[in-house]
Amino acid sequence: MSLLLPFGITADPASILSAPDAKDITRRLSDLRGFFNDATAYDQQVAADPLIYKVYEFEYERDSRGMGFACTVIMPGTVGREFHMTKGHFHATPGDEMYLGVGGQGRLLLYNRAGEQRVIEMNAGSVAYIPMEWAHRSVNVGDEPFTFLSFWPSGIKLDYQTILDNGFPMLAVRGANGPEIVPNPSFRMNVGGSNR
Ligand code: M6P
Ligand code: ZN
Repeated sequence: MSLLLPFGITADPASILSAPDAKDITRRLSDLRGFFNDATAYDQQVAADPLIYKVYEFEYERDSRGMGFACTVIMPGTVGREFHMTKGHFHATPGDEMYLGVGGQGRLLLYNRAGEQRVIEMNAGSVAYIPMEWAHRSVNVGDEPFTFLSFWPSGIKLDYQTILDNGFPMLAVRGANGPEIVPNPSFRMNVGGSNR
């Protein structure tokens, strides 16, 4: 692998994609089967297959000293009453993560295998620290795109299957007076879990 040279970019898609080995990931509703709680609403809305989020990222693995970086943009909207969100995942191998809010109105939902839960408000300038034991999912609770940056030590394996099997313990839904965080009636705490 060639020597990585220093570079500077800005936190917008075109600039990020100019970085070495950068890529973009598109998640449409059809890519998120099983993640939203309202299966009836999902089946109705998936026909139009709207864009839910994009991730612009790069990651450099260099003798365990590399870093990964991503800019994630979640489009506004709901599936049923549940706001657009990322899949959410556990880190299956060691490594924490940090987020920086850039624009829009978001919530970071977290839980761990001891059953503890946290909700962190994410707006422009918000910084969140995510210890590796905490599953994390980002939600757009506003009317414009919600954009945030993430930073992690390279090489982390992601576990999505536990989220597919169990769901998240809380849902971010559109309420009469704005966003609400409510318990997920379908959530099951499963001590097992498998890795991707
Ligand atoms: C952030 C980071 C990425 C993650 C992305 C989308 O940018 O946490 O590691 O891939 O959000 O989240 P998910 O992988 O859960 O779909
Ligand atoms: Zn993560």
